[in-house]
Amino acid sequence: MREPKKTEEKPAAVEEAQLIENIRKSMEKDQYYLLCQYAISIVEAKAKIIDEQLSMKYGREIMRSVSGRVKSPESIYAKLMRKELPADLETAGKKLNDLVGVRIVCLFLDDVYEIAEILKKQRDVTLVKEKDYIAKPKKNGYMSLHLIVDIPIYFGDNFQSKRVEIQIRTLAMDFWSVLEYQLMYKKNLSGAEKIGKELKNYSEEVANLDQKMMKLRNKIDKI
Ligand code: 0O2
Repeated sequence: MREPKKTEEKPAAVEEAQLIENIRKSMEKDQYYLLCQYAISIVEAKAKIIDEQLSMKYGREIMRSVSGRVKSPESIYAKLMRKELPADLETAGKKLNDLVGVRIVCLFLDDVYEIAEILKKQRDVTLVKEKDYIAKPKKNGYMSLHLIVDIPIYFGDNFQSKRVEIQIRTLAMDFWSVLEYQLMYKKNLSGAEKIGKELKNYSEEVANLDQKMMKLRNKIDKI
């Protein structure tokens, strides 16, 4: 077998590391992290209020978890490369919608849509895009409701609009998605069609289970 030519591979790796480092440095400027964290805190606070409101309305648990994250320099770089875009934070800010993300995991399928409707009605939430991967799952079976929203941040004399991707999904969808992420997502596994099909089948089982659990809950509620 031919040995990899180290001299040819090195510059690309060095250049990649440098580009990631440049993104990291840009993120350390202009209170980037602080503003992202504020956006996450605002969405988390909104989720908490909705959770309490719906818990009181239905007398049961609604949300299992709410978690936010700021996209890492490595992940920004990888996504810009996937989209064949220049690898810098300015481009990322203009072209990527998920630099700031909040994931809401709830118990039942209808909770997903009720939470989304309440969020969309809020005056300081501007809906940019809605992607319903539950009604229309991705080819690989991925299911989740994504709301891309703009949230105003008031900071000192400054006002900034921050874009946040809110992913809302059931516990069952989250289970599938977390495992698929570990096993397959972002991996270019050639010859893995069989595995892909198997995962897709499990995603359909998850969708069926969500429907069945919701019907069962409705039945129990009537007793
Ligand atoms: P990470 O590491 O989670 O940040 P767009 O340009 O908006 O049309 P984009 O941004 O790819 O396309 O949007 P999409 O498809 O809504 O995906 C946004 C995020 O949803 C992803 O971010 C993942 O977190 C999640 N996601 C999307 N597809 C899948 C999937 O097939 N499996 C799993 N497990 N998660 C998925 P990133 O940046 O890709 O990844």
